[in-house]
Amino acid sequence: MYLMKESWRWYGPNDPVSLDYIKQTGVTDIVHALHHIPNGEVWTVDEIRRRQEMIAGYGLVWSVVESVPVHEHIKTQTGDFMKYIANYKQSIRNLAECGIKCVTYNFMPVLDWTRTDLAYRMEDGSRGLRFERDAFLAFDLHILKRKGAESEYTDEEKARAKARFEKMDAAEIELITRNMIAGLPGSEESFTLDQFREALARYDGIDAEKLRQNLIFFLREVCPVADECGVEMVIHPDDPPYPILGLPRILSTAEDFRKLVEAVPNVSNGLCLCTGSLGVRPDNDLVSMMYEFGDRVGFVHLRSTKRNEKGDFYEANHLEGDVDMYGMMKALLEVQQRRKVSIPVRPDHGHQMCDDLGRKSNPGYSCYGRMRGIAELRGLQMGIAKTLFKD
Ligand code: DNO
Repeated sequence: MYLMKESWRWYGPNDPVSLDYIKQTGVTDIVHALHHIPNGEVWTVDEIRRRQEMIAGYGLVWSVVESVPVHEHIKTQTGDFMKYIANYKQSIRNLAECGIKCVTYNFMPVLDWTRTDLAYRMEDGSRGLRFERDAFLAFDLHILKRKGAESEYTDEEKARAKARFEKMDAAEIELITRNMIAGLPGSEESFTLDQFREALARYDGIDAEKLRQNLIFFLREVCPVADECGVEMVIHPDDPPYPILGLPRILSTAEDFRKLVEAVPNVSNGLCLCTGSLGVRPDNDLVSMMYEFGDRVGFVHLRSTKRNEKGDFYEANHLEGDVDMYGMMKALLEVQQRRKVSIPVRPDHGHQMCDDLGRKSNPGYSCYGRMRGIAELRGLQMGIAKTLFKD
């Protein structure tokens, strides 16, 4: 029986959730990146091996990279982008030499994932991450005062943004600004408001089709190298999965991934199926995506969100919210039996709960919250596996 390869994201020696704690969660594999290497530089074999040995010292295996970041110059095809592509290829070769064969990346302009609130209080007293549409609009129109933003929203949205902004005090303005642009865990960039405006301006004239072409160009360069070394390049979807702040988005739906595969059919062109990101859109059918793209799903993030009609969403417990986790797990098990592989899966974000509440942890990457997540997913998997799959 091929079961999920249980993995856990570890941010490195400064991560408050240490490797000896991770070992106790029962997972076997580590998802990790060399965050100390500046974006765009080559990851050397020496640096990779050093980390690999540290992880192996706890009886764990570093099997997935999340992420080798894609330099902004590659996304915009400006400056030294060919040099950064060459460096990327070298990092892939070096990772393969060390036996690490799954590389996650994203192609979101400027920002990686985005939330307005990192400590939203749940009914049970735990805290989680939330995207509040009105607060986001207030940030865009009244704090960032983005050029052109006024013309992108309806009068009703503008009125909501104004009302929400008027309710904010200085502390809340500072907090939302920090949440939006100071960089969430794993994001390789962080900005002040002025730097952020400059970064946005680099996308003037780059619409979704242009950005998609730049991604296709990047993959046509990198995938032949990945194919040769047996590395899977798995793209992480946009989070949230629609355009924000006037920036184009190109990996928000099944159709987006289909277009990518059509343009770059190489076997290494894969998907990190993140149910938390894609699940924010009611029109994304995650279970059919798992079946349709099963052969190319190299890594899975399991997490659920709960949305409302206003466009807000919060991160729910793994088995609650809008994601059909039963359907996902069943599809994942079927895909794995068909392919005869165990796919790395990690419990994505978890709530801050119990002892997490008094401790510092990376937003979304608490210890107990994620442990609850993996424990629930493991139980769900066992129930489905034992009743539906006999051998
Ligand atoms: C958020 C993460 C993302 C993800 C990148 C992949 O928690 O899932 O930051 O790592 O988008 O490149």
